[in-house]
Amino acid sequence: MSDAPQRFDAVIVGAGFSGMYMLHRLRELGFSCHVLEAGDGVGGTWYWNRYPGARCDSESMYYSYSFSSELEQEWNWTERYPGQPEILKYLNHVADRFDLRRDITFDTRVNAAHYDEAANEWTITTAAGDTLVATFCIMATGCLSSPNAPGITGLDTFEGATYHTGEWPHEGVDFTGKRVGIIGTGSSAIQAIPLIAEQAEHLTVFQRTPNFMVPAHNGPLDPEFERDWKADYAEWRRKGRESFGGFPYPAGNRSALELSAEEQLEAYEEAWKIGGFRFLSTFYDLIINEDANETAAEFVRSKIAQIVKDPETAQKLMPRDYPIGTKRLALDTHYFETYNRDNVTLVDIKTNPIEAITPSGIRTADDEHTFDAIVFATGFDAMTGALSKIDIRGRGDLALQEKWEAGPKAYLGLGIAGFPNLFTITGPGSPSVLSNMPVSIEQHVDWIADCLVYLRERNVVAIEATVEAEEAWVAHVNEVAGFTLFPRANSWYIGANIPGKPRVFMPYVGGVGPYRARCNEIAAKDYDGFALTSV
Ligand code: FAD
Ligand code: N01
Repeated sequence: MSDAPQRFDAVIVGAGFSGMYMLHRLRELGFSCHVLEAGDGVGGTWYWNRYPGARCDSESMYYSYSFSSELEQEWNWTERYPGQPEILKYLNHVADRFDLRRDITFDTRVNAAHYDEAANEWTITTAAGDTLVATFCIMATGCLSSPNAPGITGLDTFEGATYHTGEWPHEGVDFTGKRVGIIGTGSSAIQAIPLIAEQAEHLTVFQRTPNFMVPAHNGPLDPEFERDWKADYAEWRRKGRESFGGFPYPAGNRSALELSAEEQLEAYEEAWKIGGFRFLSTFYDLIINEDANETAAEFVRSKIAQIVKDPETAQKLMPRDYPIGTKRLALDTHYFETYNRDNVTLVDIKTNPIEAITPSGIRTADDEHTFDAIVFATGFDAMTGALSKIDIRGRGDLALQEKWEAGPKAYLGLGIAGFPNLFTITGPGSPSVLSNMPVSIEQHVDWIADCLVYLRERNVVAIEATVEAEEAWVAHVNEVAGFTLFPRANSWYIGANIPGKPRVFMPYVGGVGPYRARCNEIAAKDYDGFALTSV
């Protein structure tokens, strides 16, 4: 980049699913825009998370863009759930097909974004000190893009290799003959563990909280299934958009509690056979009624007891402290079976806590473990982490970090009071991580694109969420969460995985369909809840 700041209508930060589509939309609408991306390629999540077994839990036919029917028809997925390399290939194909790269600068981390009130413009500063100036600043920085490396004592003293699943080396890692420790048993770990166990001499898993999971049943995509989808893609997409979670299958319409134990069992067995997230749609009340939830939780625990041969290990693997589905459900491919291997050990760090990382491994209260490598599958500073790492300042030099000190506040997860012309794609207060994310991402991008056209047509130069609208939305987000069992879990949805992070339930659980309708209604009412400033 040259020394003089380049000027754009919009600067977009991030080149994952969100930033790529945002660029495409705005460019087509005649806005000048540019994307800044920390990685050296497109793909976001699928660029960074290259750990063994990395794969999507959403099915390939709907974990994809819907904006181009040509793209939908020409791309052929190979498996029921796409693996990381295939999604990355897809996103690279999208970048090429829509000629996106010419407006993306890679290897460029944004450190600051400051709003100049007098000039009504954002100055975006990169780590290298370059600046770009734009009327609109759009954060497409991702909800799960700021890896959480836990501050365990002695971390820097370890003499072996360390890896974080969210920053995996591009060349891969060969664990053959190695003694490996892995910390964490979330979605990333449960995909990596079976594959690392196949390679390593020994794998020790450090589990803080056991995880509920249901089988993925991945396999090659049936060509007939793919043909059927492609013949009716628009209808499948409509179902996804109008659904609760962005998944195109029906929500449960029965209560678990209206059935006998035998009938419940039959329903759960059926869902278990199908596999995937729809397990939680077996009954409509699993996420809102504790007794209903317990029937599903108990069913999964009974499956763990059947699969894991050592009863003590099976007991350790059974989640008991939180309702099923209130921490992100994981999809299992040979995870529980892995504990039947001789070269795998499970350490329950709730009863036997990690005291320190030592030069040779990990010391727990009861034991000393020697490792050649430690894998951190410890997740992300979710939803706010990537935004908090950027020095974002709005009107009156207000820092976003300061505004969000007690927890994030945003209107619809799209706009923030005090930060005119700043948009967040899938920000806190939107369904985002509780949904099949491409559906939520496309909805946000389309809403922002339509909004910018509206402003342009009316000579409106600034749009900003009002404090009243923001407060009311945050109260609504909390109220809806309070109707569910979600707040019962110490999940990353409430920031519980990051020491010191305010405990606030961040995503909106009202459902992507109703949320979309609300966003459309607000736009139709001339952006109700936003203050508009005209020239
Ligand atoms: P990201 O893909 O996270 O992209 C954000 C980009 O912004 C990154 O490339 C990052 O480098 C860049 N960035 C961030 N900060 C800066 C900065 N300061 N300067 C410059 N660039 C910056 N969702 C589902 O719906 N279904 C799934 O099955 C599913 N599986 C997942 C599996 C894994 C391992 C993970 C981590 C997430 C998964 N997700 C899943 C969520 C996934 O994040 C979204 O589906 C989607 O990829 C998000 O796209 P995005 O563009 O919004 O964010
Ligand atoms: O991270 P996580 P993830 N000491 O936060 C433990 C998406 N995703 O990368 O539960 C010891 O879920 C932590 O323990 P606890 C998906 O949305 C999707 O696995 O906090 N342990 C937990 O076991 C997912 O939810 C897919 O008690 C510590 C683990 O580390 C999200 O990304 C695949 C610790 C972290 O689990 C994040 O998943 C992968 C500490 N200090 C990811 N800190 C698919 O769709 C944390 N832990 C396939």
